[in-house]
Amino acid sequence: MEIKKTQILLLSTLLLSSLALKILGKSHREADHQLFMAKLKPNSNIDKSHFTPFENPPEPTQDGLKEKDIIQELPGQPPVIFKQYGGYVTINATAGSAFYYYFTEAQDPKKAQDLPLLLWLNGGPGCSSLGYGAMQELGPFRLGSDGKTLYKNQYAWNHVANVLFLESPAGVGFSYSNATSDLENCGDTKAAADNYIFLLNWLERFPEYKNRDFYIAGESYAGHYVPQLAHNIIYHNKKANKTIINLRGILIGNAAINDETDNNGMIDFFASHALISLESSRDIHKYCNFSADAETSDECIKSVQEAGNMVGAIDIYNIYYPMCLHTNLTSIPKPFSIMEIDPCSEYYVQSYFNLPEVQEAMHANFTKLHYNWEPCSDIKWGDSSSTVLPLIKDLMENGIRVWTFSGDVDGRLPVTGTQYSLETMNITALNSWRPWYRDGEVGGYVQDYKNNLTFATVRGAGHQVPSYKPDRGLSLVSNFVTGTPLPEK
Ligand SMILES: *[C@@H]1O[C@H](CO)[C@@H](O)[C@H](O)[C@H]1NC(C)=O
Ligand SMILES: *[C@@H]1O[C@H](CO)[C@@H](O)[C@H](O)[C@H]1NC(C)=O
Ligand SMILES: *[C@@H]1O[C@H](CO)[C@@H](O)[C@H](O)[C@H]1NC(C)=O
Ligand SMILES: *[C@@H]1O[C@H](CO)[C@@H](O)[C@H](O)[C@H]1NC(C)=O
Ligand SMILES: *[C@@H]1O[C@H](CO)[C@@H](O)[C@H](O)[C@H]1NC(C)=O
Ligand SMILES: *[C@@H]1O[C@H](CO)[C@@H](O)[C@H](O)[C@H]1NC(C)=O
Ligand SMILES: *[C@@H]1O[C@H](CO)[C@@H](O)[C@H](O)[C@H]1NC(C)=O
Ligand SMILES: CC(=O)N[C@H]1CO[C@H](CO)[C@@H](O)[C@@H]1O
Repeated sequence: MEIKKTQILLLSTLLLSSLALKILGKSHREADHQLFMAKLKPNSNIDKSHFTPFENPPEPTQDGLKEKDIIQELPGQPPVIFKQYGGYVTINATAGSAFYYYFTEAQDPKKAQDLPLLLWLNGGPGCSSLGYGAMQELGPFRLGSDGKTLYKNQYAWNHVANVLFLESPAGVGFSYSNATSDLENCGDTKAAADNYIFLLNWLERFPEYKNRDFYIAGESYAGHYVPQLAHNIIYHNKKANKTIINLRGILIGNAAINDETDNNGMIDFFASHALISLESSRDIHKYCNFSADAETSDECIKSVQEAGNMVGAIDIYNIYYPMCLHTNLTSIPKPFSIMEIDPCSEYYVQSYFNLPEVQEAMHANFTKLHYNWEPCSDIKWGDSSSTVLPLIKDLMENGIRVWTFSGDVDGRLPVTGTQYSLETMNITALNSWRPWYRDGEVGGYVQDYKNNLTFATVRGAGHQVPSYKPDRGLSLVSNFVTGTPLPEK
C-alpha cells in the first residue's frame, strides 16, 4: 500500500474541524472521515482495485408477506393516503443477515401503478438511508425538534416515483447480521452483492414492481454503491439473457466517484470559496499528488496542515449553513419550515428511531438488537475502489441513463471534483452549459453529454441536496425519471 499521509492529515484536519460537537451516535461526518482515514493509511490493507461483479446469486425466495409489512401509521405522522411498508428481507439465511427497508408508495395512489420504482441509498459507508434520505431529505416526512412530531414534506420524491429506502449493508440502522464476521468484513463488493440479493427478494415480495422501470439514486459514498449495484444488475441480465431487473437509470449526487479528482476538487473548492488562501492551495498542488499510488513529501504534509488550520469550525458539507450548536430536543417542536432544515435534525431522528413504539410500528428490530439505532454505524471496510468511472462508462454504453448532480455549496464532495472527474472520462458534450429554472429562479446549471449522461448543479444546496433545496431536488428527480430536460425557464 502506498504512503498517503497527505490525505490522512488533510482529511483529519479539514474534516474534523467541522466536528465541534460530539454527537450521541455517529454522524455522516464521522463515517465519511473514517473510511478516508482507513483507506489512505499506509498498510491499511484496503483493496482499491476495480470492482468486479459477483457470480452466483441464490434463487430469490419470498420469505415474508407484503401485507404484514404495511405500516398503518408512523407515530406522530399527519394523515396521508399513500401506502407505507417496512420490514426485513433475508439476505443470507446461513449467516442470519437481513436488511431493513422502508417503502413509500406514490403520493397519489391512483398513479402508484404507473410510476417507476426508485431505490435511494445513503453513503458513509455505514450511514442509514432511513435516518438521512427518508427523514431529512426526500422522504414524505421530516421530524420536529421534539423528536416526535412528523411534518409533511411537500417536495417528497414519492410525488414522482414509488420510493424504496434501504438500510445497507448489514449493521447499518435496523439492518443486521447474526454473524459478527459480516460486520467485520464488508466493503464495496459485498455491499453491492447483498444489495442485489435484497432487490431480487424484495421484488418477489412486491411482484407488481418486477417489470417496472427501475432507478437507483444516492449521494456521497453511494457514488460507489449505486454504479456497483447497477453493474451487478446489468451483468446478471446479460448473463441470463433476459431482464431480471428493469434498470433504466442512475442518479448520483455529491458523489465519491474518483479519489484523485475528488480530492483535487475539494482543495480547489476550498480556495475558490475563500476557506483557505490561494497561496495555500498553490502549495498543496505544488507539493502534493493525490493520484492512487503517489508518494507523499514532507512539504505536502506541511502545506495540508496549514490549510487545515485555516478552514476553522464550519460545516464543510454546506459551507454557508449554521452549525448545530444546541443538540437537545425541545418539549414543544420549534417552528418548522421545509425550506430551512434544522441543522440539528439528525439528533431528532436518532431519538425517534430509538423509540420502542416507532420500532414496533415500523416492524423493525424484532430480534432486539443489543445496540442502539444510529445515523451511521461502524462497519469495517475492506475494499473501496479508487474509481468507479469505468463502471459509469459501461452503464452509459449499455443504454442506462446517468445523471450526476452537485449541490454547489458542499465542500466535501464539491461540484469542482465532479467536474474534474467527468473531464477525465473524455465524454462528448451535446450542448453548452446552461441555467435551469424553478419558480422563475435559476435552480442550477446543466449540461448533457453523449450516451445519456447529464450533469446538473443545484444552486445553494449542500451535500444533502433535498435537505437544503427540496423544491429544486424534486425538479431534478422528476426530470430524471421522465428523461426530460430540466426547465429552460
Ligand atoms: C452466506 O453466509 C455464509 C456464512 O457466513 C457464507 O459462507 C456464504 O458464503 C454466504 N452466502 C452468500 C451468497 O454470500
Ligand atoms: C437472527 O437471530 C435471531 C435470534 O436468534 C432470529 O430470531 C432471527 O431470525 C435471525 N435472523 C435471520 C435473518 O436468520
Ligand atoms: C437471447 O434471447 C433472445 C430472445 O429472447 C434470443 O434470440 C437469443 O438467441 C438469446 N441469446 C443467447 C446468447 O442465448
Ligand atoms: C502523480 O503521481 C503519479 C503516480 O506516481 C504519476 O504518474 C503522475 O505523473 C504524478 N502527477 C504529477 C502532476 O506529477
Ligand atoms: C441539554 O440536556 C442536558 C441533559 O439533559 C442538560 O444537562 C443541559 O442543560 C441541556 N442543555 C440545554 C441548552 O438545554
Ligand atoms: C432494539 O431493541 C432493543 C430492546 O428494546 C434496544 O435496546 C435496542 O437499542 C434496539 N436496537 C436498534 C438498533 O433498534
Ligand atoms: C477521447 O475521445 C476522442 C474522441 O472520441 C478520442 O479520439 C480520444 O482518443 C479519446 N482520448 C482518450 C484519452 O481516451
Ligand atoms: C433514453 C435515451 O435518452 N437514450 C439515448 C441514449 O443515448 C443514445 C446515443 O447518444 C441515444 O441515441 C438515445 O436516444
